Amino acid sequence: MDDAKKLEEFQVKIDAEIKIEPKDWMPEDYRKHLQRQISQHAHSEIIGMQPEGNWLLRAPSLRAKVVLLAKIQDEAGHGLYLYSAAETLGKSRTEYLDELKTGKAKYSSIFNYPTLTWADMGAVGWLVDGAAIVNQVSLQRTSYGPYARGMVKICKEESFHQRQGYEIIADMAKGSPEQKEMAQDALNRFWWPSIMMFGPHDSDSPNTGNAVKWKIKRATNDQLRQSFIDKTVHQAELIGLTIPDPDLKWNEERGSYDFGEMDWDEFWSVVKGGGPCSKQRLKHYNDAHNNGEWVRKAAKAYAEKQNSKQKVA
Ligand code: FAQ
Repeated sequence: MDDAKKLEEFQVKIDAEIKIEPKDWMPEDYRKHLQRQISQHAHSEIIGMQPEGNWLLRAPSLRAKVVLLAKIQDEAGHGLYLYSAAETLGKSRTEYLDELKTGKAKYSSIFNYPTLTWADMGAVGWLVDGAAIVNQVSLQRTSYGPYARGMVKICKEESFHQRQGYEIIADMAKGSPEQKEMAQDALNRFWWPSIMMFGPHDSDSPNTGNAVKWKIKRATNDQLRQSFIDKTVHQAELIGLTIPDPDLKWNEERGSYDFGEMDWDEFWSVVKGGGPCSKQRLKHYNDAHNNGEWVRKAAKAYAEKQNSKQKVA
């Protein structure tokens, strides 16, 4: 069958909502698109452990520490599912990780911001995981089978993460005036970076065209951002916090909130590695990887020893 015919059949499958599986024929651009998106998603989960890891030793109670630890471990698990899904596209985990280590690969802009107070643990769970869920729920219906199935389990865990964050921020918002102030300050600092997680406006998003045609994306960046904002404003009101956007206003006609413009210079600068913690995040990842060299060597030597024993027996 020639490629034009294969391409036609591929699009028929996509349009009929039939999942594409690793051994199926797929256009090279579809494969590359997924390698890029899934690996960036995996890197985000792995680098995303750092801002919260910063607070593990300073959690205000044993309960808070256990919950935060479980949440961070879940993020590591999400990274591993996603690397596995990305590997089914014919590129090894080592290759993907090399792209992360050298700074060639992107990961979500949000993880380049610092977490300065305990209230930030609330803001990250509530807003960052909340934004991640809105995106990932739609990705449960993405056209590539391994990615879609990975998303189902990830979404279940993310909703626990969102609730743990909301619990922290809600407790602080109803605490002492200083605690309420910390909660509001965390919201002020994390609001705009959280809504930037959805990426540039659709008109400035070069990847959206193919992503929608191939049903990799089931909703566009702007649609998902709007859905997140509509869900979150009420949650802020419930706990007496104010979204730091003077242009935020309910639009009766659209049945949605209107909101202000994001600072796109800041967004692109962070995406290109100029975020407040970009260098620190990459260095920390590389140091951890290098410090683990002896563990990998020992595990390999042990496996070789076991193999040679089995051969002798
Ligand atoms: N940050 O053409 P588009 C989480 C890049 S998971 C950095 O619109 P696309 C869980 C984009 O890659 C969070 N870069 O791109 C957690 C592209 O560059 P490229 C991660 C960004 O792919 C919580 C260029 O700009 N979630 O948080 C960003 O169609 C708490 C042009 O953009 C996912 O990855 C950004 N915000 O749409 C973990 C979900 N936005 O590659 C720990 C899956 C855009 O051409 C703690 N990914 N860029 O050089 C997606 O849905 C999409 O890839 C988007 C971007 C929506 C992120």
